[in-house]
Amino acid sequence: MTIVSVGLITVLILKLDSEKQEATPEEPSPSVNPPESPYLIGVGRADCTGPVADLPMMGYANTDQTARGIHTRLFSRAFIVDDGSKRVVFITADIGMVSQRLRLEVLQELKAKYGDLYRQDNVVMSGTHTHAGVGGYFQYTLFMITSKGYIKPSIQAIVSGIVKSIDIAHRNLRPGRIFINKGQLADSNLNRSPHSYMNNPEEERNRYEFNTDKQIVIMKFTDLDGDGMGLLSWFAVHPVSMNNTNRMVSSDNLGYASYAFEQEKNIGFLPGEGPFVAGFSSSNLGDSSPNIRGPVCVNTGEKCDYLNSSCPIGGKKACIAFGPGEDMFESTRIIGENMSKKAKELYSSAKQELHGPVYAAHQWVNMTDETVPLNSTHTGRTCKPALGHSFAAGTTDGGGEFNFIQGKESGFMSLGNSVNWYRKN
Ligand SMILES: *[C@@H]1O[C@H](CO)[C@@H](O)[C@H](O)[C@H]1NC(C)=O
Ligand SMILES: *[C@@H]1O[C@H](CO)[C@@H](O)[C@H](O)[C@H]1NC(C)=O
Ligand SMILES: *[C@@H]1O[C@H](CO)[C@@H](O)[C@H](O)[C@H]1NC(C)=O
Ligand SMILES: *[C@@H]1O[C@H](CO)[C@@H](O)[C@H](O)[C@H]1NC(C)=O
Ligand SMILES: CC(=O)N[C@H]1CO[C@H](CO)[C@@H](O)[C@@H]1O
Repeated sequence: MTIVSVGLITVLILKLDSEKQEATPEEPSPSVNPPESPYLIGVGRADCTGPVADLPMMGYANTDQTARGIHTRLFSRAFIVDDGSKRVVFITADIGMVSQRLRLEVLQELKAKYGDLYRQDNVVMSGTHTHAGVGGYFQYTLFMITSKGYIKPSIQAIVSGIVKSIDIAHRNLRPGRIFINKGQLADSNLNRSPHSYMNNPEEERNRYEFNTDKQIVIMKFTDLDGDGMGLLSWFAVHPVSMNNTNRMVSSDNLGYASYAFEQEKNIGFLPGEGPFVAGFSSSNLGDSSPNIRGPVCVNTGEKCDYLNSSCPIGGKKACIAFGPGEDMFESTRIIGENMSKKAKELYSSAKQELHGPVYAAHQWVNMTDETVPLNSTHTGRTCKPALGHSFAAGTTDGGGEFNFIQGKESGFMSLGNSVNWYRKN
């Protein structure tokens, strides 16, 4: 079997307006520094919460973790930027991730509504990676197993939420400006696999102060009067403040940050309503955990084993990382508020304006047929896809099933056996 993967890159080409930077006030007014050819900007938000009872949740691959209600509703947030000749749509939705199936269904609806305006190569879709949404919107076998199949009501809610958010953004397109800013956010993420990080070459590690990315980046969207329209923000943190015992649908810490930011901007509106749209999108969050009190053996209070994240009694299931709060709800709020507060500070001080064309690219890559440089003299070829042993180990944010543990490269139970186990159960 050949796996073909999609790479989709959007670049907002950035040209700094350095000599004018100083003159730009906090909320730019029309008389100051009017852009020669402003962007057309549209923002939109729509609910994408599907069924919230009985269905398997997406993220921890824990088949016992079925939904039993709502902690927060889920939203799709859309940002459209048009430079006069090219248009790009960016979606960040409060879901685990965007599957190829989901993407195709959204694109099909967009084609029916808008013809060739919103296409494969100019609509970028991203999931926040919340682990507290409902599953069932994948076509891949592995996800079919953990989600117990393809769940139509689940995918339908997400597709219509995404399309509706684009409809809203499309309808309110108007001339506007984009500013960018960045800063550092402390106490809000932690490397959940520091021993893996240590496998990076020393000269690379020496380039960084921390073993995880603390930088938060924001984009500020305003109209030509300087009135805020929206915010997009990127901070590397896994939305796993809600842990694998949670049974409530939740947008987790990134969704909480959106909620907090939007509530401050949309005064008098209920959550999820009002014109201002604040998207806190997923980013380089791979090994970045919000559970900043770190992993401990819950039964004995000892530190977990550094290499394999397991405990003398209870093994890896006893090694759990907890967030800053007393429970997962408080942890979700604290991490979300920290991001929202920092983003607000960067939003109000953003002076660096973006100019130039927007660009989006879409590429199909045959992952069984790629050439990879190994060093200056040798290259290698990719082979058929396979799952590594540690894939099933889970993390200290939620241990996996079976006897796979972190850091282990072999063991008595092969993946073949576990597939048989799934078949039997
Ligand atoms: C984890 O590693 C420690 C040594 O660092 C070892 O004593 C322990 O048996 C390992 N745990 C498992 C479950 O393999
Ligand atoms: C999940 O969080 C709750 C508190 O909200 C805690 O009681 C429980 O031990 C945590 N479980 C795991 C597996 O992290
Ligand atoms: C991908 O590459 C492999 C190896 O060259 C080839 O067998 C396969 O047909 C290719 N798949 C597609 C979809 O092009
Ligand atoms: C490059 O990689 C090949 C294959 O791993 C190895 O045999 C060779 O020694 C390497 N050369 C250098 C200069 O590191
Ligand atoms: C960097 C930052 O804002 N950290 C804060 C996160 O939230 C906790 C609890 O409110 C504060 O104590 C931290 O200072």
